[in-house]
Amino acid sequence: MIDAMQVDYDGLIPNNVGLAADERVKKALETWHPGYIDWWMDMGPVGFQQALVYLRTAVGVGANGWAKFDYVKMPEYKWGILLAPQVPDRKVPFGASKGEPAWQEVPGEHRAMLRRLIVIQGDTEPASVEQQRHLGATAPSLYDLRNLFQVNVEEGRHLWAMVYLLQKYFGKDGREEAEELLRRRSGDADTPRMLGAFNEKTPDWLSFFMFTFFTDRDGKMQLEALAQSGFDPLSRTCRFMLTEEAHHMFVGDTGVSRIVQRTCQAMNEAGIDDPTDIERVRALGVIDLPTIQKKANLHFSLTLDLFGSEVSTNAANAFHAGVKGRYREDKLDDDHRLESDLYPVLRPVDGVITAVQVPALSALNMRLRDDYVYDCQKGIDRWNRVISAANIDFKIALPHVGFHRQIGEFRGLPVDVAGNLLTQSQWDTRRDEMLPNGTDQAFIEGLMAKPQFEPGKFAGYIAPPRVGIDNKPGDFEYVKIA
Ligand code: BYC
Ligand code: FE
Ligand code: FE
Repeated sequence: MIDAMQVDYDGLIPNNVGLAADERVKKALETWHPGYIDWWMDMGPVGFQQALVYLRTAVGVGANGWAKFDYVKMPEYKWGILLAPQVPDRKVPFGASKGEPAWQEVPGEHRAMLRRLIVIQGDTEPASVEQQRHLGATAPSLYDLRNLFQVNVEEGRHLWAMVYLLQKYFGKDGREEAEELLRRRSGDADTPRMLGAFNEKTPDWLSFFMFTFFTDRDGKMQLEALAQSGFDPLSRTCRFMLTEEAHHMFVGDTGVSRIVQRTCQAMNEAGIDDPTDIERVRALGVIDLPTIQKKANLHFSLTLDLFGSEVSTNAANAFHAGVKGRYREDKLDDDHRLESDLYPVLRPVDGVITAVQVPALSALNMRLRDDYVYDCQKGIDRWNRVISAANIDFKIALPHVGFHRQIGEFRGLPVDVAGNLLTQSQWDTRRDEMLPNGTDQAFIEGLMAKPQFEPGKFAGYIAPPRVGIDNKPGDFEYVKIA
């Protein structure tokens, strides 16, 4: 019997779920494995499959399982299935079945709903790897290159985690869904990924950092909500994924912060104190703060669409069923059923954006999104501290939640970053001051055209990190390029 905390690295598929003793699922996953490797070789990081990358691999799910760093070629990375330890006597924490023992098998009446949520979650993981596959060629340093690849291999592992659930608990249709997850492609006209933001491009490193700050943070929120699930295996997979998600958000948070820091430093050195003097700032070889703001506007608004409609019967049903909870449900102090509660939802009423009270059960997407916005703001505040420490008069701000939306109450409406409802022609005129335009994107891509692969060196638009990964010194060779 394998200790649930210990990772079994002997077989083809590293795991802590006792796969060696589960012949059916072991075989299903071993059959899926070659397709995964083919996908990784076709759609994973371009140009670095033979490079030796200093990666962290989990060897155990406890606190001590985290310290294992080593050089590995990405195609040989140990992707595997890791579940957080089972909580003894865990109960369904919310919804109509609140207080019943958590389900170790899929309840028949919730099967379709669970499968859909697992497939959507699974679909985002390989999508992000596909979106980021060309970034290696323009990396600002070996440190950043390594962080990109750490994120990529872990998103690959998150796909493994969802595929394990499909193969173990959903029989034949789970197997078919697992195949489909390898077939869809980000941005493909015929077989796109399922959610909008995962079909967008991640064309440059500022977008990559914004994506890991904003979109991986949606990952955190959705995983926190699924970690509350009454379906215990889903809860355990998500709890372990969340430990990895923290690093992805760290990469985005510090990445943007280092770009902001470098811009401020260059402005101070050149004696420029007007942050809107874009031409002079760009001439220094750094990204002006207004353009950083526009990238934030873009990635924030794309990510808000991932929360679905503010008012959603899908979300109400999932909560009522005990399948998907709220952010940190177990820390909330109410009846965890929400049958008679209300919650305010923002919507345009006669041209005015108004808070309307709706049944709380139907507003769960809105609530999760509110929790998300609060979490984002804390990160933005950290960026603003870097700017104010440099005595520059500029504040990065989150745009209004109605800005640039494709899903929900504000879908397709011309709302500006401050939340004013514009006419279509006002929007057309002002679009380029709120979102990156062709000139902005050309500037960024020109600035980032050449990679910096010398150990210890950084591209001119980004400050070095304060500490290395695994406490390595500044000139450590995080990636040995083949
Ligand atoms: N795009 O009731 P509604 C991550 C559809 S990120 C396209 O409003 P619901 C990661 C919806 O499917 C986290 N379609 O929404 C980050 C439905 O269609 P059907 C990923 C959309 O269901 C970085 C209809 O509109 N995890 O992990 O309450 C790197 C009405 O739906 C969209 C999850 O999202 C959209 N944006 O909520 C790597 C968790 N929004 O079924 C990874 C699982 C809605 O009527 N997903 N629709 O044909 C969910 O919880 C929910 O399904 C959603 C939507 C939040 C996606
Ligand atoms: Fe993920
Ligand atoms: Fe992530």
